[in-house]
Amino acid sequence: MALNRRHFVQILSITVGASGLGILPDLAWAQNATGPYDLPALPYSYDALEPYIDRETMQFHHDKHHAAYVNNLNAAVKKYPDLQSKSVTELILNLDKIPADIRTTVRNNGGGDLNHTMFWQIMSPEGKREPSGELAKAIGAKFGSFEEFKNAFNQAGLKVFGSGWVWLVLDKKSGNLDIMTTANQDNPLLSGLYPVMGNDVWEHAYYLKYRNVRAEYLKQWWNVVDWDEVSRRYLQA
Ligand code: MN3
Repeated sequence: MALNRRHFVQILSITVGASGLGILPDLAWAQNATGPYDLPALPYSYDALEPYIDRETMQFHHDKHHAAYVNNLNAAVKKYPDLQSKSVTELILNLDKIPADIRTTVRNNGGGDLNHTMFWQIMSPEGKREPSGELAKAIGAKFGSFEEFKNAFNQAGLKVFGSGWVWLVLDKKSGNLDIMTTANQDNPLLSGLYPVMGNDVWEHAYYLKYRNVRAEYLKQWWNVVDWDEVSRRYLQA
């Protein structure tokens, strides 16, 4: 049985409370763990996001696609033991220091692991379906309104040619929010921007249910975005 999301957060809270290290966000994202890297469990059941994202898509997406990124990353760093003491985030942020023979593999599969770990966490079967507080204010100031933000995000997602992601990113230096897209499994961290949230527009994310109609997937996806979690990421950044 997949770990219930509230349980997951509760367990982490207890752990952090006990250790007093204040590392809940890192643990929750499992991105600061060193190698060998693990496939994080889905924080809800495969059918929890029905009818917007179907069980079969979730099963394949998590158990096959995300698992493959993790396996490929572990295989790549196997012959470089010192790399295994780095978190996936550290690997991605230091691609220039990765040996050339595995650099592209680490970029694609480390990115795939980071991106999907975030993706599962920012969705939930229940939860707030629109931003509030500081994030709502920032989105309103940048895009005009939540509706306008969603439209711009969907338009950007629709324009990704081939496989990639559409993101809400934060420039930590200026505090500016923006929408950006990346190809393949590239993460906005590669451009020095913090990924507040993002949607996977690879065909594997929607093809079983939405076939070729990416626009409909983009539209329906908002029904499963958990803005409590997105806000947590924004405030943490
Ligand atoms: Mn994917």
